[in-house]
Amino acid sequence: MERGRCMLLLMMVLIMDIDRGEGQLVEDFYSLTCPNVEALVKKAVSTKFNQTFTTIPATLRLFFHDCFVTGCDASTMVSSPNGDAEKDAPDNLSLAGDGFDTVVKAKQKVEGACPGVVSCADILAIAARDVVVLAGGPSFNVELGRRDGLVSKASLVKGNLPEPGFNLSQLNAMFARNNLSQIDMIALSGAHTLGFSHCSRFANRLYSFSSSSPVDPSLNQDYAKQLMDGCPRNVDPSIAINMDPVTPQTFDNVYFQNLVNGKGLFTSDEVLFTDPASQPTVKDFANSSSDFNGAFATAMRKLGRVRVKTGSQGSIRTDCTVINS
Ligand code: HEM
Ligand SMILES: *[C@@H]1O[C@H](CO)[C@@H](O)[C@H](O)[C@H]1NC(C)=O
Ligand SMILES: *[C@@H]1O[C@H](CO)[C@@H](O)[C@H](O)[C@H]1NC(C)=O
Ligand SMILES: *[C@@H]1O[C@H](CO)[C@@H](O)[C@H](O)[C@H]1NC(C)=O
Ligand SMILES: *[C@@H]1O[C@H](CO)[C@@H](O)[C@H](O)[C@H]1NC(C)=O
Ligand SMILES: CC(=O)N[C@H]1CO[C@H](CO)[C@@H](O)[C@@H]1O
Repeated sequence: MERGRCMLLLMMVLIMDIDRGEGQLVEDFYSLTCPNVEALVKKAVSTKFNQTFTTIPATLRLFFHDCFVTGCDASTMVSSPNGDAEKDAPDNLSLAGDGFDTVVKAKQKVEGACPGVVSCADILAIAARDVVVLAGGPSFNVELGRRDGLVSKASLVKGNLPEPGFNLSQLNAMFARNNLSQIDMIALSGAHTLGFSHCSRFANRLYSFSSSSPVDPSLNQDYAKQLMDGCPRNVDPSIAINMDPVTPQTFDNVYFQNLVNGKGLFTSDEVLFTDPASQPTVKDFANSSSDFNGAFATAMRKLGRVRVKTGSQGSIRTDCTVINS
């Protein structure tokens, strides 16, 4: 009996050890080394959110861009004095500074409690979940154990992020490269229930769609007018508008209802409804917030596994914006 229990214990330790090894993320990765990490990040995110709502969309998008370019390794956080880091790429799509600031602030708190232990990549993954919850979206457990990347180059961005003009097969191909299914892709696109887009990202749909029809005929005509009001021709390039015109500060399934109503801001949004291959999923998510929330949580966990560095790969950065030398 005692012997059996001892064996069982030994096996559990072995299994835990394998879990902590190369390649695998686990939810309790810091249970011994930094048990309060999630509470510390949550508090820092909440403090930052109380200062500005932009924290929410900025952090969520930062996580997505980080994972799609060289994996979820906080490479997007790095600053370069030469302006050639990942975040300097033209494709960086103007990541809002508040996302970077959220992770930097959370990292400072975490370093205070458990120095040199928790990666910036994990802090970003936790913060991305926390902002979804703060906006009213689903909660889910975050897998941990990522290490921070040693490379951040603007030249690695091109071709790895989706563009607003993409059609369904282009979207599916790019997400499939990151182990994400069409359903994952559609659910993650629901992040556009929050945040802003600069007018330049969709102005072609309002003013220069084709020679016969300057306005994209597939846009709901009232919505097109609303967009033209917010984004007049040749508007100041710093002007941005809400991507969800109905509930821009709530994480909900209204994004999908908008798509059904012809109110998809980008071609890449609209095509999810107009392409018969993805339309049933959009209708399902538009009808059922629990189906959307469940699919979003699943897809976020899968996004968080993309090309992660674990074990002895990469490093634990001290300052998220600087690669350890
Ligand atoms: C499916 C393909 C996608 C395309 C083509 C796309 C494209 C874009 C573009 C062009 C913008 C506007 C940026 C600007 O002008 O400032 C934007 C904003 C945003 N995207 Fe996406 N995106 C996609 C998927 C995602 C995913 C998977 C997420 C996260 C899970 C995401 C989260 C966001 C957020 C939160 C914003 C608002 C950012 C802010 O307000 O600061 N997007 N996206
Ligand atoms: C943020 O504001 C809310 C509402 O006022 C408050 O309950 C919460 O404690 C604040 N969070 C922090 C970390 O200060
Ligand atoms: C999507 O765009 C690509 C590249 O322009 C094109 O080759 C493909 O035929 C398009 N697919 C659909 C379904 O329109
Ligand atoms: C969504 O709900 C409407 C009305 O309840 C129903 O007619 C439609 O079939 C539903 N669509 C899906 C995809 O569940
Ligand atoms: C996709 O999943 C497979 C099998 O789990 C894994 O070997 C591969 O590294 C993953 N690819 C990415 C980009 O995460
Ligand atoms: C946040 C950030 O680094 N933005 C940059 C994105 O790329 C443009 C064009 O290369 C730069 O002007 C921005 O400063």
